Parts: sequence; C-alpha cells; structure tokens
Amino acid sequence: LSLRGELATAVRRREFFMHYQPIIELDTGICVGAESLVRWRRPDGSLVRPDLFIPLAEEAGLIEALTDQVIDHVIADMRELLTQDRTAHIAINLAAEDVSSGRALKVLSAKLQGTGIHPQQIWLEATERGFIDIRRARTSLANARRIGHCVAIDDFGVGYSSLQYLQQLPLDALKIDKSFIDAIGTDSATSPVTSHIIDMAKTLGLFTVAEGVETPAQLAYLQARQVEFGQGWLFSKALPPAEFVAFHQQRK
Ligand code: G
Ligand code: G
Ligand code: MN
Ligand code: NA
Repeated sequence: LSLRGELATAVRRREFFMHYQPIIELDTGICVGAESLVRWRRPDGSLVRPDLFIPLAEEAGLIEALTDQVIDHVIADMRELLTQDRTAHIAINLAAEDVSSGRALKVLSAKLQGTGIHPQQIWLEATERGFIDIRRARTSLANARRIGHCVAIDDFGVGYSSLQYLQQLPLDALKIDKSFIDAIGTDSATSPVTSHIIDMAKTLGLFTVAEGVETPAQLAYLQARQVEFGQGWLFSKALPPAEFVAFHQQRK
C-alpha cells in the first residue's frame, strides 16, 4: 500500500496526535504558549514526519479532515491549561486550502463553543507553502481576526508569493522561517535578508516569532532586534501534552 493510501486509512482511524513546542517571549524568557505540531503513528508503531505526510494529505484532499482532528486534539489536550491561564495561547497550523476555503475556521469556532477557551487563546498559522487564494483568504482571515484570533503568516520567505501575501492578507504576526535564523551570524547571502525581514515586519506593524532558535548567539541577535517571540531547541523541542503543561508551569 502506498503511503498515500495508508494516509486515507489513518485519517479514518484517527492515528494522529499532537506535540507542543513552547513559544518564548524573548525579553523575559516566559513561556507564552506553544505551536501544536501533528504526529502520525502508524499501526506498526512507526512515526511519520509531518513534512512527509502533510503535503500528501494536501494532494489527496485529506487535509481538511486532518485539520479537524488537529482542532479536536488541541482542545482536548489544552483546555485545562488555557482556561486556567488566560494569557496562554496555542497556535494551530493551517494548510493553504484551510485558509482559502475558510472551512477550518468555521469548524474551529463551532468546536470552541462551550469549551471556555477564548478565541484570543488560539493563534492561527497560515502557511505560505501552497497556493492561497488571496481573495477568499482575506475574507476568512478577516473573520477570524474579528472574533479574536491572532493570525500569523508561517514559513515566511520560503513560500509561494511572500510579498503579495504579506501586503494583501489581514495579519498580526510573521513567523521567521528557520532557514533565516540559521543564517544569523554566518556570512551567507541569506544573513542580511533576516535583518530585512525583521524591518519589513516592523514597518507593517506585525509582531515577529523566530523559528528554530538553536544558539545563544541567535537569541542575542533576535533580542537586540526586538523580535518578540521565539521557539526552537535552545528553549525546548516539541513536547507531548503533559510535558508541555509542566514546562509552561515552570516558565510562565
Ligand atoms: O514538527 P515538524 O518539524 O516535524 O513539522 C514539520 C512541518 O509540518 C512543519 O513545517 C509544519 O508546518 C507542518 N505541520 C506540523 N503540524 C501541522 C499541523 O497540525 N497542520 C499542518 N497543516 N501542518 C503541520
Ligand atoms: O510548521 P513549522 O514549519 O513551523 O514547524 C516547525 C518545525 O521545525 C518542526 O518540524 C520542528 O520539529 C522543527 N524545529 C523546531 N525547532 C527546531 C530547532 O531549533 N532546530 C531544528 N533543526 N528544527 C526545529
Ligand atoms: Mn508553523
Ligand atoms: Na515554519
């Protein structure tokens, strides 16, 4: 059976679960929340990485069903933490089709009803990998922001149409892709681009989240440039739900 065929079965059998990578406020070191990251455990126990199966799910028309399951998991895993700490947030990744269609956002609103979780506590990461229909996405993201969600453009700079998305989508935040964080302090051609991305975000009034922060030197650079938030192995890898809750308790 192809991985793609297996994936359809996996969606039906709900073989997914979530890990949570802490997001840190860089000037205080406080843990303000986490990015939820989906994992697939096959029946034989092996794990498949999302960078392999998310693109497959997108191609196979399975991504919306998968996103629904992600939303269910985030609510089940994080309801207690989010209703006890109103300053905490969890970010959910949305595929291009989720953003364009707006369906995932309607599902999210419906599922949040009665949970006690405030929309302000769920951040949305709209990836720019894959084609986003800007006209449709504008409407759905504007609605999401109106009810209180915070919207970030994810994988910025590595995607399809960065500058167009940045100018035309209603956004609160920009996530600086790991490739630009890796370049900090190197003499690669990418290194000055990182600085320009930060400047551009500030010009547009967006706050910034740095992905893949691994070294104290990268952290020092980002703090000096007043990047507000960061995530990466310097702080923590992605954690199972209970481990993230413990991490957050200690660092909030
Ligand atoms: O955690 P990891 O580095 O393995 O994630 C790999 C990629 O898969 C990330 O770039 C991320 O954008 C994507 N991804 C992880 N979790 C989700 C999810 O819940 N939904 C979607 N659409 N993409 C995800
Ligand atoms: O969806 P997104 O591309 O934002 O997912 C982030 C991915 O980057 C995850 O797959 C996660 O496991 C990975 N990641 C997170 N922090 C680090 C890091 O500090 N170093 C490296 N090499 N990978 C990281
Ligand atoms: Mn992301
Ligand atoms: Na990313």
